[in-house]
Amino acid sequence: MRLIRRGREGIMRDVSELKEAALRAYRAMCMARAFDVKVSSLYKAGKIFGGVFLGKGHEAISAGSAVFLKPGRDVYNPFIREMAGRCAWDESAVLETARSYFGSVHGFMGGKDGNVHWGMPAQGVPAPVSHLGAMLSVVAGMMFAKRMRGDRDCVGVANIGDGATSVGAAHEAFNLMAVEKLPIVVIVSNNQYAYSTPNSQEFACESLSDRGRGYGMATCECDGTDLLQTLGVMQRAIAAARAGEGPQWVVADTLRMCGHGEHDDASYIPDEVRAKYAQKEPLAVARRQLAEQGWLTEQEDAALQEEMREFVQKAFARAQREATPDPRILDWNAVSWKPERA
Ligand SMILES: Cc1ncc(C[n+]2csc(CCOP(=O)(O)OP(=O)(O)O)c2C)c(N)n1
Ligand SMILES: [Mg+2]
Repeated sequence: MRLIRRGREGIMRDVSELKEAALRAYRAMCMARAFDVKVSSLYKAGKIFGGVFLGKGHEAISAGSAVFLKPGRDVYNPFIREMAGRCAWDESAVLETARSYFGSVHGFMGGKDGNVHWGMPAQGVPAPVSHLGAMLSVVAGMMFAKRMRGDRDCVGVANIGDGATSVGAAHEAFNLMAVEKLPIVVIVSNNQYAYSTPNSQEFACESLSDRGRGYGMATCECDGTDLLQTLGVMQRAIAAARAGEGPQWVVADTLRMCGHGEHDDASYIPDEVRAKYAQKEPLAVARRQLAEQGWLTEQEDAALQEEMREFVQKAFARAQREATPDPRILDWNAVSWKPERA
């Protein structure tokens, strides 16, 4: 097979493969951004209770890995900023996340979660818990189960933030993944902050790649605001893990272009840092790259944005109409409980 990209940007077998992945990723990025805009305005209008967590700035990283996964075969573990990856995995993520925010009885969590901690474990997406680092050993367990069942050619993607790489539970899981050579790609989204704590106060090693190397994992880095570069790196890491080369550690650089949650104005991010990343806003970069390749015209992009706005609008309108659970008859068993699907 002809190889058009090598080295830092990974390997794409042919132009059509890269084009297909890039267009799918961009669609998911736009869907996630439309979702974020809508959910933020609903929060500010007082319609949503509890926290609202956005993925602004994370879209290329998130969609850039999920487009290479196979729902039904692979495992995708979202962190709180993975709306774009969830959309790339399955576009029903828009309705399901809207249902979660509005506590719909028809959602996967049946109204028992309030925001982004929902999953569909039977399809390969575990429901993430808040406790940072805890999901890594869950992903390791899911990949162990696949190995013991004799499932071949599968991979698990574990998303984690820069801050969460310091948690004790995360270190135990990283070690286990490496010792057992599990087919997992750990994606560290380095958005420069863990809540208000900057990188400089989070770790003393030169780069977060040093941590992956320390466990004996293959490591690589990418500019997570650059869609084409990110796709190349993710594709190569996922292919290596799938091929049995053991866990891969990818550090993707970006900035969280919003607060930790919508309750946080992120006033602790210096203006010069904001200005630097404003030049590299991931959707704008991706749009420019797709236009340069001749893969997306301005008209097609405008139509896509309109389609995404309507798609998100309809999902929220539906979720807002749906019933919330009746606590008197609710089955609180988290494992055997099945949602009332509509
Ligand atoms: C074990 C644990 N400690 C603290 C928290 C509170 N907390 C939730 S998110 C967060 C920051 C996470 O930062 P990072 O991993 O960099 O992810 P980001 O929010 O930047 O995407 C903290 C401290 C938690 N959920 N779990
Ligand atoms: Mg962070």
